[in-house]
Amino acid sequence: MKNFKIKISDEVENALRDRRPVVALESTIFSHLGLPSPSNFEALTRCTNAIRRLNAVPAITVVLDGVARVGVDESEWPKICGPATKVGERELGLALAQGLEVGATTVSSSLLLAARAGIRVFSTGGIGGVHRGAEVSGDISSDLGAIASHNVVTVCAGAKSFLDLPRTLEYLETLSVPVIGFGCDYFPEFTVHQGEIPIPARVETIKELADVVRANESLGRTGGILTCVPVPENDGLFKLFMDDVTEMAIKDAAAKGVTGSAVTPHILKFIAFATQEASVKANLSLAENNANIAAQLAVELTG
Ligand code: PSU
Ligand code: MN
Repeated sequence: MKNFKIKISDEVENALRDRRPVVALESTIFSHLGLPSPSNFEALTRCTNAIRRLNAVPAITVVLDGVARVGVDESEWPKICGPATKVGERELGLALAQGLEVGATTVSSSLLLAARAGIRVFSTGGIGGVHRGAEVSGDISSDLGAIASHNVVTVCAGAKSFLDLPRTLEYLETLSVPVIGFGCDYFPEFTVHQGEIPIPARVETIKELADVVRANESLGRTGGILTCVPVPENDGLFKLFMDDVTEMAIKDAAAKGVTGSAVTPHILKFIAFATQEASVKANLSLAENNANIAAQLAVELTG
């Protein structure tokens, strides 16, 4: 009989036991599904450094050789940065049962693993959401349900801009997820700094954000909180330009008959190519920035 226990690294386990700050990270963004090589390796380095700089511990989630992992050794990074199978929350059990070699965890599966390990803060790039045309395709990312159901704070740069952002926000409201702008009162649009869709709440400081987390806990709420941080202004891309590229990317995916979980990687790749990797540079910057904010929050919550 197989042993399906989640494997938490010694470093992460010790930090959690000693109540030191830990930040969970997904692995899809660092795999070839999220970013082209060698930018994915750079992203991993910059995100983990941003967390360590604040004396917090990064906990990368991934499936390796059929084992769900929380926290990996640097010697295992090449496996994460190589070819991988995308594993959302519903695929996680299958990946373990079938001994998947490299399973890149998305936001949804990472949140499950973080919650089980007792990690309170998770950092990513842009979350999945309601796709444009979802009224026909029905494509709504399982990220949203996972954010609602797991007791972890997600730090992100909003939802990927090729999604239907107003419907994504509506859906988060339906799921009763608090959506907080960190220093912004609009829903950030991933690689674009300035958004145009208002979000209901705004905080200015990490202390204020931590108060929101603690207040929700005091109410016995056990779902997640979504913290939205705009991409650093200097690295953001122009909205009109990105709107055009995004439209082309969506059309390309539709013309090629790309559906389901392949849509997001396909569109990310198209946009990277069409922007000559300017989108990649912005993606790296926002991922690092989110990791920094997440680490600050983790520090505050353990203080
Ligand atoms: N944002 C990125 N790169 C990514 C993703 C999001 O900048 O690779 C991934 C995340 O892992 C997210 C997933 O959870 O895409 C959502 O996929 P889908 O829309 O198929 O649920
Ligand atoms: Mn989908």
